Amino acid sequence: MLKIPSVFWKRAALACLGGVVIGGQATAQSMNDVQKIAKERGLSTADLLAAAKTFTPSGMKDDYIIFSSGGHAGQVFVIGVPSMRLLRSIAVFTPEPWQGWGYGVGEEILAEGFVNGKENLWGDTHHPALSETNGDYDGQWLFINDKINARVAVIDLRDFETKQILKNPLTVSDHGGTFVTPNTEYVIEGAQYSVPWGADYAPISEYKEKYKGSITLWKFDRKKGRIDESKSFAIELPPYWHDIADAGKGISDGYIFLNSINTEMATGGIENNNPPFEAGVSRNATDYLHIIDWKKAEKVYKAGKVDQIKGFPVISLETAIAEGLLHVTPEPRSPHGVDVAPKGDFIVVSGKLDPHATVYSFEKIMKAIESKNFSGKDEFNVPILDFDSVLEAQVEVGLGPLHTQFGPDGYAYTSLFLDSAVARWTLGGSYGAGTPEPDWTLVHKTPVHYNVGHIGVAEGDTVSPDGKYLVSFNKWSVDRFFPTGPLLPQNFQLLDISGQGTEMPVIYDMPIGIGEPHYAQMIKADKLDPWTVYPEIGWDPLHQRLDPMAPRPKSERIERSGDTVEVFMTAVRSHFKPEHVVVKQGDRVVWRITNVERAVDATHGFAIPQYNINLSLEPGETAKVEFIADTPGSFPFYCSEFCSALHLEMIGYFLVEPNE
Ligand code: K7E
Ligand code: CUA
Repeated sequence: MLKIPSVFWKRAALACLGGVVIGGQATAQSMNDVQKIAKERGLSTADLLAAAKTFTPSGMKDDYIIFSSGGHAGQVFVIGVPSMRLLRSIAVFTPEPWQGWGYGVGEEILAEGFVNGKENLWGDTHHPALSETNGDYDGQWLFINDKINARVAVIDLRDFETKQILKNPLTVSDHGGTFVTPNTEYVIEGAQYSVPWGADYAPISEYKEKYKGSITLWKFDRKKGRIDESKSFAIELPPYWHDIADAGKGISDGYIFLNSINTEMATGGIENNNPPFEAGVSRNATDYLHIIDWKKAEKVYKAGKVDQIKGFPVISLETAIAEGLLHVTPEPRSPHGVDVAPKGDFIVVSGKLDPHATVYSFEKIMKAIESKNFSGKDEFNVPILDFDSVLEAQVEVGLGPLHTQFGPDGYAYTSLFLDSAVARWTLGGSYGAGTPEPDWTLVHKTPVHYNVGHIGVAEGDTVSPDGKYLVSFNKWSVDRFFPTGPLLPQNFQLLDISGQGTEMPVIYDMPIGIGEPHYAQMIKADKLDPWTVYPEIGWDPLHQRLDPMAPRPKSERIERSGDTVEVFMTAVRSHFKPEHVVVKQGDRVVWRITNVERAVDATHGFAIPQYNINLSLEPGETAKVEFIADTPGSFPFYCSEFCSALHLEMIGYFLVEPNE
């Protein structure tokens, strides 16, 4: 036996007392330690302050939760703030083995997103949207778009799992979504690059006649937790390219604001000495902000004044104009973000090639529509509201403004891609009283690293922003981290915006090396109420109900009927029951497993070699995998989550007798 000198124990006990019991002395000691380490590591007082604001000791929870698009990962990332710890990913458009997504579960949902039956197993997620009640996040649902294939997904925030994927039948790419109306009546999805309906073929020379713009309003059924396709409709728009959208709120509830680029309708063709798209689409000094009265559109749709296109109801451009539900107004060239202020009174547009944030007044827009104050019509007869009559202010914020978010105190924040900075500026009107600075003024710019795309303020796009934190979702990280080969991570930088005026320091850098996120929303953690175990043993997460067919303890069995073998299996620490499953080559196997655990975090995996199967079974969950036992052999299946001390013993044999 190893002998430890008693002096060691005495010292250890003293150290313990020093740290815990003798408070005053411990503080003095530890502050010295802090200073010593700070000196060794070259940390400034500002660094130590940032550490104190963000360091989250084990067991302490984050105040806010970010739902970030995963970009090419086709997923959603869930991140805690202020710790900036990645909590998990949510598999959406892309198979993801840890969650079993596409490896035994989720196949039918992934298949909903196939385009004309053709597999599409990745997504380019851009804009998550939390469900809202009265314009505030309610923490119940999350929606996300896939830009590459114009799809929308529904995630249930009780279990953070994807429940539905919808393919837009009219268009091929989307960007102006997802955004929700203030009571999540609709999930908005604006098409991006115009294509003929359904992306059918038409020569590019027939662009103006055959190519279409559109915006789709997906009706959300809260009770069912699904988008109801049969109550959804679209509105045809001119064949511009449409960018980001936002829903009105407060006084502008009932309206959608949608940016456009390429109002030139350039068709590119650099190889034929035509101006490249890049130049062709930026010729005009202004593009058009689209103003859509969705409540009116809903009435028009319900009155049946629609065309059925690709089996989907569409309000034609002609009808939209005749019914007065579509207007446009000029906006600075190549706009990107459009963001509605908390009270719904101002609409902020940023033109990538214009150093201003351009602010429109909703009241003035309404007046211009009522008094038909038009400066003309576009090529498709859409009335153009006179720019000067709807403009409230233009604030010079810096180069490459993209997206704007809001604080609780009358501050607005705009990302500056070219400047690599986040601008803080003051809103005017009724917000003016909240801040010490004059209305409509740039207050401060904090440099970020580098090339910021979106920014996210805590609840910063709702009717009641929390402020406190801002995350700058930077596209380039360049020299911030250890270089991971030529492909570098993105950089999420946390800014403390709780101070006023010029005080808004960067306090944390979080690398993201699993896809390029775009937008993210930050919700107060206590608004979320996720399950930690499924409500009952035998729970079917897809339908969020008890599955009557779920295997339960004492009902484990294997049944054969003809060529079909049905397995009813349970999983509990640390065994599967049954452990032997013997079938014949060519049998159809229907394998049901229930995780009968009730302990939090007691997740079991279930993996079969050579069959491309892996499940994640959370406590209470039941799952069903179906496959043909086409490969004969002896296959040890096992639990692929390290669930217990005897986890490696949590196995069984799947034996497939060869055909002779
Ligand atoms: Cu600016 Cu797709 Cu919202 Cu990227 S988008 S940054
Ligand atoms: Cu169950 Cu490992």
